[in-house]
Amino acid sequence: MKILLLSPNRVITPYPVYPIGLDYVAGSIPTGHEVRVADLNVTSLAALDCLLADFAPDIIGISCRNLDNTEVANSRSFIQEYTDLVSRLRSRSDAIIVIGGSGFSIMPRQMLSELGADYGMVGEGERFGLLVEAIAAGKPPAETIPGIIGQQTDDQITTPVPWHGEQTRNFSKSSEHAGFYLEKGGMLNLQSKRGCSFKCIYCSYPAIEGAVHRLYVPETVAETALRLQEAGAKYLFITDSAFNSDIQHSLAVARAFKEVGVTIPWGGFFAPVKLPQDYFSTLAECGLSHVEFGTESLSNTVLKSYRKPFRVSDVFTAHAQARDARLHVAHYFLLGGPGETMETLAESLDNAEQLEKTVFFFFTGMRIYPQTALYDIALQEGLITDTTDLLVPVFYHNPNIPDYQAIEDLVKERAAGRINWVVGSGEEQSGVTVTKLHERGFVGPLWEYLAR
Ligand code: B12
Ligand code: SF4
Repeated sequence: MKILLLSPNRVITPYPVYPIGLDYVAGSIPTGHEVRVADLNVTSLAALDCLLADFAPDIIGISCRNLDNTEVANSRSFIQEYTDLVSRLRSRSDAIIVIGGSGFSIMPRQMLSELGADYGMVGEGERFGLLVEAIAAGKPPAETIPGIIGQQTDDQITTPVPWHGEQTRNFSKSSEHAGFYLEKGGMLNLQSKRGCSFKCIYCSYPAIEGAVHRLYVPETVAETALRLQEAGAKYLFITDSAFNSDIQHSLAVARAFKEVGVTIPWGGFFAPVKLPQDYFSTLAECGLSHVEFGTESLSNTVLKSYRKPFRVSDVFTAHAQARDARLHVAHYFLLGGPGETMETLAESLDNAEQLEKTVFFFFTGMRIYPQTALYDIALQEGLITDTTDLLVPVFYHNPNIPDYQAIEDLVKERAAGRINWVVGSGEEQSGVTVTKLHERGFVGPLWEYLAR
């Protein structure tokens, strides 16, 4: 069969991201089938039309990574872009259309009916190979393969079915889209495990990847990292929900990097939990350069209410450990969720003043996702009903705070023009700036230039 895999993600804030999910989807397709990948960061819509005519795919797989930009002010939804894309494909091709990806897996049933695709694959895409074989054999995939939903099935799959089979990352440096990321900034990405076992009230990650860790063999992760380095990567972002949610495993992965000869810098998301004293210095010796802490608040009342697995003192300790190891450090905040008041906001900002040589990204709205504790809170508080459409972003409204503008105003007032206090992801202009710097040879996420 002829299979076209599509990445429609053209978001450039904070920078364009390599569509790593499709490497695994492509890797699951058995030999004997013909596979092409089109990344709309590289392939224009006109070029896509030509590809559809020349290649004439039997199956088209679309990776729906982002639903929206999750920003309450300046909110941007991508659903219409996906719907337009599916209409375009339908008018030019008879291919069976399958959707998947992290955004899709958060609200699979709604996405499938909104986009009008034939099938959706909830969670990991490694079952795509089975789907291809089923279609080739004329069998109905949604009835025979777990985790797949179709327009005709009335099942209610809401949680990902974990994949325990083989996994292959199909990365090729000579592919057109890999060349794009290698040339513009040289940032590629890498995964060392799936799942997050923490239970923060607002988080969709356990619903996407599952709540149970599935750890990759550290040496295999390091071999992949080396392969990406040899392909020309200049920086690696580890895409794990929280790289240090299994401390021993993260140390083993880092040591394996050093062992096999990975020399390029790398970074990822970290939870500022209690860590061994030499944790960050060990990782720094193995090439870690950037630490992005999911701090969310610097008020214990709020951290407790968000069910974060750490407290303010842990954040200070983790920050100091990372700084002592000469790492670049950023903190992400999620202000205004349940438990927040104007007093806790002031407390968080007071505490933020005490953290030196860092960048703060303040997000001021908590998006409500199904299957989270926040969803239940919002239901109880009457903010939503069980029929509210959450594909269009809905944000938690905190009864203790006038509105989000009040939070933003407070943050901006306290920031007093400091460039390391960034509200949101920095908006479109920051993506344009980073893209220009990447074109000029700068490497990595580049937020370290804002650190003060
Ligand atoms: C790492 C990460 C980032 C990093 C990426 C760094 C990098 N260089 O890669 C950074 C910090 C830059 C980032 C930024 C953003 N992110 Co982000 N990010 C993630 C995270 C944690 C992991 C994504 C990832 O790469 N996973 C690893 C790969 C292997 O998994 P995957 O892509 O999901 O693919 C698997 C399956 O989904 C499936 N699959 C994928 N495609 C397809 C296609 C088909 C046909 C099939 C069948 C299956 C399939 O198979 C794959 C293998 O199993 C997710 C949360 C999560 N845990 O998923 C959020 C997440 C994707 N991000 C999200 C968002 C919103 C954003 C931003 C818009 C935020 C912002 N305002 O800046 C930007 C957008 C950036 C961009 N250019 O697109 C949201 C998307 C949901 C939503 N509400 O829209 C998520 C889900 C987090 C959340 N809030 O819930 N992000
Ligand atoms: S630690 Fe991070 S990824 Fe894990 S549940 Fe909490 S917010 Fe989500």
